[in-house]
Amino acid sequence: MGFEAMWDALAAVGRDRASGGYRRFAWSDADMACREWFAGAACERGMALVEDGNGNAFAWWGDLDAGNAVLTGSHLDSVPDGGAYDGPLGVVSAFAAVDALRERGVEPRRAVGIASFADEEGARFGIACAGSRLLTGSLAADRARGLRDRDGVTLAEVLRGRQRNPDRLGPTPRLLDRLGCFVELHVEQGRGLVEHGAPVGVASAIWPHGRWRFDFRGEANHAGTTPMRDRRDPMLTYAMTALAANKQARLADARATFGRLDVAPNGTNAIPSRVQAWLDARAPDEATVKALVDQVTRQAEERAGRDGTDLTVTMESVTPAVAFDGSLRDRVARVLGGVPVLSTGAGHDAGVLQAAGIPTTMLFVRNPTGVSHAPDEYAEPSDCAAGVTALALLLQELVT
Ligand code: HGY
Ligand code: MN
Ligand code: MN
Repeated sequence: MGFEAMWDALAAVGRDRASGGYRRFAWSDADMACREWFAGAACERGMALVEDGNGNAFAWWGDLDAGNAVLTGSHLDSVPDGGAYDGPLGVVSAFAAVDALRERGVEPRRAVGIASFADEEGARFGIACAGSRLLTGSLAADRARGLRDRDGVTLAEVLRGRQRNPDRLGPTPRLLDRLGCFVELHVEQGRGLVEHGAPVGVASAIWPHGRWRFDFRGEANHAGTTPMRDRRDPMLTYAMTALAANKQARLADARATFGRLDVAPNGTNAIPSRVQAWLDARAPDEATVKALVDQVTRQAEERAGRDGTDLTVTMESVTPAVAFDGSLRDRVARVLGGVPVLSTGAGHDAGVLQAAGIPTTMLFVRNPTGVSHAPDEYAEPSDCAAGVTALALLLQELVT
């Protein structure tokens, strides 16, 4: 199967007809169908399929035990109503690049692996890059086992339901010790390459970022009979917090987003008893992220005091800044003849692997609108083909 056929085979999996976006949440039926697709693509090429204890799937060409292996790939899960490209472009391009190497008769001196990392978006259990974090040990297995989805079901229970053993969650030293480098190709989630007029770029760094849960608690009561002065309304405290986050992020040249809310009891004619809201905060440096979250928390607490509500802020995950391997980036520049170098505010498994000491690089493919984490995410077929060509050239350089 060539690139288009692979792309078409994945296109319908987990796509919501109404929104046109993808809902490929970890271990959902759609995610299982993506796993089947991955296994089929590996099998079709005679690549050895291996799943680690964390649900990360790998397709291998060559003997991993030879060491210094070159890993590429990305992820197949999505955010709620995500686009088609974030993740799948890297996996499909990886298979297409392996095909290109084989057509050229390349005989790799070290194993080439294609990864599909589990739960990169953290859309179901809240922790982004859960699969690669578990693999590298930056997410503890005990904590992961107890993570709950929106229905209160733990990851351990979900894994058992999919015939996986939660006791196997955790680092996989046999794999990590044999990895020489990782290359993730990804659709760009911004317009940097549009501005450069280039189809392909290389990443320099990932901004530090994190997720914080704000729990606002107040008093449930009647919307019609409770005078405004008698209310303890957590929605008000939340609303002011969202405005404060927006203002502070603008002032600091950072990013702050409340994109997920859980309101109880969620009735039109009742003052809520509880509002849970998740803050996603990012900035070019860690001090700015910290100052931003501290400032938003302070303003939220101050407002809670005035509203008669309570607030607890819980850090759910924080990812420090990552600078990708410089010598690998120089090799990319040599092989591709110089491409734009971009930093990004988006998180990736590539960042987790680089932070774990595995030399890592990322190739970005132009996104004409820059839209991502939304159904309109897009890349032109000719740019996708340029991405495959670039990845194949780079892999060839790395394995021969
Ligand atoms: O949220 C992120 O930055 C990434 O796309 N997982
Ligand atoms: Mn994403
Ligand atoms: Mn992604």
